[in-house]
Amino acid sequence: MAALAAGRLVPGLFPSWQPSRAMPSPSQLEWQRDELALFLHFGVNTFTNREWGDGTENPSIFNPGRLDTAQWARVARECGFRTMVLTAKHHDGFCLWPTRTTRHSVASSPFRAGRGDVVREMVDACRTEGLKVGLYCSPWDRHEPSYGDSPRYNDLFCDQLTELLTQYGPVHEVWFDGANGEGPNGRRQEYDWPRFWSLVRRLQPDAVMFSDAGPDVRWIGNETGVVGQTNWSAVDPSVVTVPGMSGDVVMRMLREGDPRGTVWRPGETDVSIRPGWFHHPAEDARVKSVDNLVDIYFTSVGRNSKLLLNVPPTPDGVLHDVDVARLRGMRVRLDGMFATDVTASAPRRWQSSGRSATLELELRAPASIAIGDVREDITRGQLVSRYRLDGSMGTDWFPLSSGTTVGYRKLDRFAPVTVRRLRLTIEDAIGDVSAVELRAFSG
Ligand code: FUL
Repeated sequence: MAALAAGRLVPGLFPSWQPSRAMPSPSQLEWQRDELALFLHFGVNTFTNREWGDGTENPSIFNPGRLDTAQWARVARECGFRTMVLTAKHHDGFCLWPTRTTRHSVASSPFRAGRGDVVREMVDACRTEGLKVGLYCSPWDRHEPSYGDSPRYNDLFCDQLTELLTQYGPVHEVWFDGANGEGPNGRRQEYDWPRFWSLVRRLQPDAVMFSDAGPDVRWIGNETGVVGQTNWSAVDPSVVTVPGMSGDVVMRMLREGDPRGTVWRPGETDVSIRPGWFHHPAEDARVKSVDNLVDIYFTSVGRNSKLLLNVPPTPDGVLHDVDVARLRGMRVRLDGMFATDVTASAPRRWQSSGRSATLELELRAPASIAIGDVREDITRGQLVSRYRLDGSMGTDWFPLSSGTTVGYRKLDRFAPVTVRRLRLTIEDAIGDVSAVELRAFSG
């Protein structure tokens, strides 16, 4: 009774009770630390100038005359991307590899006289440039006659995954979107997600799987490149159980995660450099500007997410000059902004008391700063729920920025200001904080 009264046996009632915390796996850590991945939407839509093919496309239209996956990979690496994720199959069902499961593939196209394999060329290019491989294989298939005949189609889909995950060496990310249309029989296909996920886990145990429901990384809930201010990497897995669910509670879990979540499932931000996911000549003049791309870096990577930026190859099979120029511009700008960490050799004083803490830095000399870079040691989970950053030239402190969650990395931009000292205050957290890092850049 005494223990009950003191609250020790009533989990959740008293804030000092702490459930076992969600933590990242080594693959999830690596995925997040890579920060940037390049998304490549390429297929029959590239030749029909559509966003969603209906599955009736004739494979004869697929014929990229100058396919140059080496160029994709070179640009990706030079611009700081660590992974390339290719649409091996989009909703139209056309397979970019010579699959045994259907004739609706590159093998029926004029590309390399029917002996081509875009997945192979992309994987080879990744290996040459030291990039990791990601594959998107759409479960929704508007060509496949067995789609809608659930057990039969699930078998075929597992065969496609098996080919992709056994013939091309290590795969770092497997990307599942949640689209789920009707089959030719008018029936909705019932995807066997547990079977798909366990197959991927068995064939590529180190790969992370992306979908609304993870299991390893989750969709962040929008495709604008802007993550909310609050972004927990943990989720309550009972809220989003399969891809394609809707509703406010689901969307909120995707967007914000859950500080009390039992499963580590960090959010990935997928966004296109153009209005569409596939290349359309009419959009060559609507490629996002360098400013837009830099902003997106701050609102995705800088809000505890990973950026998966789509840059669609043209019908020739190359990245368009305009897109390449924007990517290079983004890299140059970011390199400049983060060139000098003014806190590099500054002595630090850390004081903590339970869920709050302060970190004070004394710079060697006054320096102008415009970016705060706060990081938690996420190998131990994510704890911070409210923080503020102040600067000082002498004794008086003035506010620079404040926020809610931190996680892997929280980047704040503010008008340039000269400081001699910096103070990060962890005002609240969901557990005892012990390791938070602070850097500052002139921007
Ligand atoms: C969605 C698809 O319907 C879009 O075409 C695109 O591939 C996007 C990344 O995922 O589910």
